[in-house]
Amino acid sequence: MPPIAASEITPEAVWLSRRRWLQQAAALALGAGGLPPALAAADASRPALPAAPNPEYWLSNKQTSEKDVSSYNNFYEFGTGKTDPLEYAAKMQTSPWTVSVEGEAARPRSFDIDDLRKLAGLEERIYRLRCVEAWSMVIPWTGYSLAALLKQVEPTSKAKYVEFVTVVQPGNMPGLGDRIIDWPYVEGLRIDEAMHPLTMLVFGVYGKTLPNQNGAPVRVAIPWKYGFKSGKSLVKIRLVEKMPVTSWVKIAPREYGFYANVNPGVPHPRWSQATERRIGDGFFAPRVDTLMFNGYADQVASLYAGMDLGKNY
Ligand SMILES: Nc1nc2c(c(=O)[nH]1)N[C@H]1C(S)=C(S)[C@@H](COP(=O)(O)O)O[C@H]1N2
Ligand SMILES: [Mo]
Repeated sequence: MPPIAASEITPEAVWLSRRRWLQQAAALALGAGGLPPALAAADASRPALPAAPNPEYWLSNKQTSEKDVSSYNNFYEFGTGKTDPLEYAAKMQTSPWTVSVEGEAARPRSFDIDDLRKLAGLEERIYRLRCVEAWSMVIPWTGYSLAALLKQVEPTSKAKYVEFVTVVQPGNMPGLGDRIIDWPYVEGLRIDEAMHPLTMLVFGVYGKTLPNQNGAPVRVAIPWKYGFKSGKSLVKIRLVEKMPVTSWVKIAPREYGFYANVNPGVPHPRWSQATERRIGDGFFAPRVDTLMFNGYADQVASLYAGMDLGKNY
């Protein structure tokens, strides 16, 4: 049999994304039918965000449904319940929006969200998301590597860490009344983690701009770390010399560390991290084994060579 010309093979990534586009078109033709009203309303106002599928970052796992991705959320600014973000996040104002990139940089500046979105080519990537609460999802994000933005401001040699500061909108965020977190929600990465190509600046999900509850208009996604590292609705990115005091470390340093790498061998003090529940599989479905670095060990293990990951949790 003659070999098939490479040009005739549709990479799985391209094929899947085309198929989803067709499904979306079909769903649009049918109307928003079964969606809860809040979801349907948010959906109608969210423009499509065309992006090239990146086969390098593509998983064949079954994707979590768009409905689950946008209705089962952690976004404490809107409350601690999983459906609070869906219920309350619509009030958050996402336009106009600027992100200031400052600190240890030769060319600090702020970016209007429309310019930021166009700074690099948008890609669609499917990532695992593993929450520290031992549930997980498989999500198609749209964005590009955060490194593309950081390079624009030229980090100085003193830039050892990156701090992410998220938005605070009193009046629009009913969760701010809970003083669990000393707002704003702050997260951070070591500079080499932030520059790693897997670390993604995210503007969209499921081929459309982000719903507010997923961190509109821009958030990060760091797939080898527990979900709390991925700050949503970013307003400031600071390059700093010292390790930032991040929100969860401040609340409970014995339970949550700065690194927060997904690690089935290092339990949370109050529960195991060895397995996870895939959202959408049903409560009684068998749990899935959690993978070291959430399945991204080949790409990121070298960042932690020689480090004691039990101590640096
Ligand atoms: N600003 C902000 N970002 C946040 C959070 C939050 O409460 N506030 N929760 C984190 C947690 S615990 C998780 S698991 C992820 C969830 O992202 P998703 O709801 O888009 O799936 O967002 C993270 N980013
Ligand atoms: Mo989480």
